[in-house]
Amino acid sequence: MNLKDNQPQTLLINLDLLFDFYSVLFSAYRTYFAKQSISINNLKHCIEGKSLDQGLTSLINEVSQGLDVQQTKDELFPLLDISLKCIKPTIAVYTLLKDLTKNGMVVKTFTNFEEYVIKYVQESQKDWFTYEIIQAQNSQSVKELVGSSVGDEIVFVNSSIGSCLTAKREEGIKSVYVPYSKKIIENLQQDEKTKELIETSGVKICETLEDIDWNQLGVQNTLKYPEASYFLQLDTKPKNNEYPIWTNVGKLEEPIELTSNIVHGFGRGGKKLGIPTANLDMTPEIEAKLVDLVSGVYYGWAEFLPTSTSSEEDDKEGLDYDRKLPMVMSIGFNPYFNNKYKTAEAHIMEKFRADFYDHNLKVKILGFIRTEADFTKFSHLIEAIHNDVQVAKDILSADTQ
Ligand code: ADP
Ligand code: RBF
Ligand code: MG
Repeated sequence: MNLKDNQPQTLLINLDLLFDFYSVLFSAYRTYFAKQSISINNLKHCIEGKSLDQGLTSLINEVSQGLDVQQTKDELFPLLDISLKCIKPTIAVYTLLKDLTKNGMVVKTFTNFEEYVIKYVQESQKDWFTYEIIQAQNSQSVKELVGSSVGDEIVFVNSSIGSCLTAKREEGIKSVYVPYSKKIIENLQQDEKTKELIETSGVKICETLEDIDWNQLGVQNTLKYPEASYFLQLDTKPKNNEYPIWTNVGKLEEPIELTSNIVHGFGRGGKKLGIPTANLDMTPEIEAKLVDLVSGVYYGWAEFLPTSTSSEEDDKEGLDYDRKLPMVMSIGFNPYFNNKYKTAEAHIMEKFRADFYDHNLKVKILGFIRTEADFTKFSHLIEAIHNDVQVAKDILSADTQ
């Protein structure tokens, strides 16, 4: 494949933008600290932009000076292990990187995470992630990172505005700033001084990777990503879905069984996302059974149990009581919506004619798909859920228990 004249040859991109590390780590930390009755709900900023050790130290200093970093890390390890083993690429990344490579670009990534964190990524993504990962030091220039043999034809994509401004100013490199969380975008919009700096520097700002205008950067033919409305047409599979590479899931050592009345939630699942979820009643008993689970997405079976008020009408509505139904569950804080309390909600992969609030649902949780994420875009949340559903369907269709 020939490069267009003046087409940049190297894409240097921060690994944080390809794998949402901070959501992954934060889910594990939140679970660990909640067990000790410490809420870290508003402390994600302590870990953002830092390596695992630096972030954890800063978080520990914030919550309690008395805790020992190494001891906390050792105790945290099982939660970190499952979270990192099940790490998934951020939405649209797989297609984007494939497309850029096809068009003749060399993709290189960099990170300031520790070696062992990188090993998790390389191991769990080995089927598709063949891009170089460069271990970065804080003050390194872009040209140092990619190697001196590379000329000026670099597109530098980072989640740090400071580095983007430096690369643009000192090295004249085409820089694109993509914040890794929507909260950073909100803050940036309020900061007049940074806004002005960006406007005069020529650094591009994009909400997500697929919003980058590649043609303007001299890169041809990159895919356009569909709008949220596209994903809301139920029964259509997302065009760019990445679920075939979402194979790294974790089976629980012991299944967890819960029975609960179905209660009302925020009313968002069906109406806003096109994915209704039966919300469990978070009684202390259920909360206790879920306390060791990292906030995230799980798969398993659901079954309706009759209540004292169940009637033949229920059968007519399709709620037979002796059938195992495949389900995916979200257990956690829905970071995209910033919930204050933990919820547990099951989406059953079946169509029902009517709602079943107040009915008894038994769920058997078998395994873990991914940690919950704080997406920059609504359409990414929906596509991720579609991917979860497909992954769960595949696994459960092979589960004969
Ligand atoms: P809420 O926020 O009140 O949970 P949702 O929009 O998530 O509202 O809708 C959930 C309700 O939709 C469930 O309680 C259930 O009665 C109904 N429902 C219909 N189909 C399904 C399904 N396939 N999976 C889960 N719930 C479903
Ligand atoms: N909410 C999030 O904020 N982040 C997630 O990563 C996330 N993943 C989900 C995965 C599945 C399979 C389901 C059913 C829900 C998920 N949710 C997630 C929760 C979703 O936001 C919630 O169901 C609706 O807001 C309705 O309460
Ligand atoms: Mg719901």
